[in-house]
Amino acid sequence: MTHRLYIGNRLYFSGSLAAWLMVDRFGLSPHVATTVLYPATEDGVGALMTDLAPARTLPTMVTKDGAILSDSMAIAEELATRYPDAGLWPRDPVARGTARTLANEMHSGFRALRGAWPLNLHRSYQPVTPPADAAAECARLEAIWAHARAVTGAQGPWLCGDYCIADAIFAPMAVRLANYGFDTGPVTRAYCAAHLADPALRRWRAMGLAAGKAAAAFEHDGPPRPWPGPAPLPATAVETGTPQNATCPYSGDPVTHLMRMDGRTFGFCNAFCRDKTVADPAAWPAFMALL
Ligand SMILES: N[C@@H](CCC(=O)N[C@@H](CS)C(=O)NCC(=O)O)C(=O)O
Repeated sequence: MTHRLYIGNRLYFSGSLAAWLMVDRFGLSPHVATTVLYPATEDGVGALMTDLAPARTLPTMVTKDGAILSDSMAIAEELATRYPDAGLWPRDPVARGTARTLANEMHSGFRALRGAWPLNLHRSYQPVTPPADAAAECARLEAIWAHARAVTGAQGPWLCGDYCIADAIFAPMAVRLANYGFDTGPVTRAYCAAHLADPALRRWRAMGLAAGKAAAAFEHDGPPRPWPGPAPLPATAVETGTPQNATCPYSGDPVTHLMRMDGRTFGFCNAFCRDKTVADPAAWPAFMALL
């Protein structure tokens, strides 16, 4: 028996991205099944969640014992308590306290930025000047990210040392800054780039693209620009060919759907797993092991 995480359209739902990273990024996927709901707008979520009262918002996790957690930080804390060895919070007390305060500030704030710059994992836009209140929040983000690095001595890409809940909850914000071309300083730019290059976030994006549910209601009006994250290895879905693997790299089931890459044909056991791999082959370790 597993917990069940309800998420929205992966291309647009920021809290769902954060909650899923709290699972996948810490190796907890075997404990959590995922259900994707596709409301026409963010306000249309409740009608699809009649069994998940009272909040009926995304993300929601129903634990295997039946508790309904309708808040991303509640999901984070419950996972951290249930899986203490997964490293969701840092072990070092200064890093942990700093990560907690940053994660909670993100969770309870940054309303102007959320409103001005909706998350989009489908495409990115030509640089946009944020409204004054959102610009002040961008400055605040840069300040608290720099503070976290200074007090924890973080040297790598993440805010408090190893990737932790604070990074997962800031991932949507890092994507937003990249989406709308916000002109950050070099440290912030590197942090946003680390999120875009992170294989877990790339898997999320690849699944969002593969689901084929891009929706005008969620898109911004501005002129697009190329995706600012790493370019995927070129691959295409094909109808015919002789795959070099007999079983799907994800399920181990017989191959039914094909893709071409590097002059070679690979097989998968369903269209979605083929298409998520076509979208970004290098994000999937089980596929890359076939190479
Ligand atoms: N406290 C929640 C808020 C979640 C939330 O507002 N989710 C939005 C989608 S991103 C939603 O479900 N909106 C529909 C509604 O509020 O009815 C969290 O951050 O986890």
